Amino acid sequence: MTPTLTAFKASPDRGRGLARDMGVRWALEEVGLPYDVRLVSFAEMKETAHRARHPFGQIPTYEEDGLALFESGAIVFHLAQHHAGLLPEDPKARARAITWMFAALSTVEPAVVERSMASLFERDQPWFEARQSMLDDRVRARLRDLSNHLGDADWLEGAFSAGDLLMVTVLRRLGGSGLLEEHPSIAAYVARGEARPAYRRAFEDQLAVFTAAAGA
Ligand code: GTB
Repeated sequence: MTPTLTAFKASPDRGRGLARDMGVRWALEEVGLPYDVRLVSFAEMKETAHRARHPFGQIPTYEEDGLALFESGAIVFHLAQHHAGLLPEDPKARARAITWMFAALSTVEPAVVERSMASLFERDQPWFEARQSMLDDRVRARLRDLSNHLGDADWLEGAFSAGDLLMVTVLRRLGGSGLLEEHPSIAAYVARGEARPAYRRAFEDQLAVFTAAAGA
């Protein structure tokens, strides 16, 4: 059975690949697994049928052979566990790569998301500038430490892994902020991820959804 992913019928990111289906698409492309996409509107995400797959009424969800998953990180982990290409075979290297998956989602992402939410929704507030500066500094602290770990390596722990996939996916949300460019090694790391053929295929596929909807 071909797995099915859900994604926005009309993504607010206008095809920039910032919605959470992007990381799952990228993982599916990395492991070479064909998949179908079911596009859902904001209203459909809140309906009972979708909530049966996703208790919080969001995208993405993933279905295969009687299994329904939500949470993009959990879906990427599931794919990495069951298909070659996203986690090393050696148990210790595998544990380190999994650690980086958690680091991406629970240590780096909160600072990145809080900053982008403030940029999107708090610009009109009188305290916006002061808060944004504090949120920028929180992101800077994460980027500095990440850059120190990365050094001049291509990937976080040896070969490319699901840890890099999730980290690059998180860092892409900083595009346009100027923060990535403060650390050329991090900017190059993100560019390296985006240059992977699997990433390019995933990006083009999600962009095609936006282009088709815009032309409709
Ligand atoms: N932790 C969950 C995961 O990783 O799967 C988070 C899932 C999530 O936030 N889904 C969002 C959603 O369904 C879409 S991706 N939102 C609808 C709702 O909650 O009603 C978040 C997102 C949306 C838009 C942009 N953008 O426009 O740039 C970026 C990211």
